[in-house]
Amino acid sequence: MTTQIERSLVLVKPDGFARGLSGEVLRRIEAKGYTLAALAVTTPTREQLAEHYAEHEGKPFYEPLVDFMSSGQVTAVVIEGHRCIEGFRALAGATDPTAALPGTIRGDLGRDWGKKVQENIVHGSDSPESAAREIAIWFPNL
Ligand code: D4T
Repeated sequence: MTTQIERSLVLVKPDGFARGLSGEVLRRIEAKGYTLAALAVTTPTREQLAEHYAEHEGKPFYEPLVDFMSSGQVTAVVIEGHRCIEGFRALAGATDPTAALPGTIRGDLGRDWGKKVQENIVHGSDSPESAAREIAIWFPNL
């Protein structure tokens, strides 16, 4: 018996999209062996982001985060594969791009720009529950 195939919601954030890094992020996901189940380019609404980042509401970086995430296009992706939630977070690296290890997406491609919110190229779901909740926000018809 095999375990159920897992899904995760990945976003290439407005900083990564504007720098033309969507392809590089997708390349790393596919090179790792995960598959793409859905893909869309979209400009997030503040309502969508309020739902997505509900756990952070009230924190000092919340408003700058919603401003940043609604500032431009993102590439939204559903990836698939056993343990892809944990696996993509390892590919992404630490939240702080300065501390993220070389070899990771944030460590190789991100840096601190001295802003009120960390612009760190990608988002990845952090649990199966978050993944199910987030996929329903970004891909309601999936
Ligand atoms: P996301 O959710 O974007 O994949 O990032 P992480 O899972 O790595 O980080 P998070 O949810 O804790 O934070 C969401 C988003 O807010 C920014 N942030 C976070 C920030 O600017 N300052 C902070 O202190 C924290 C914790 C970065 C990612």
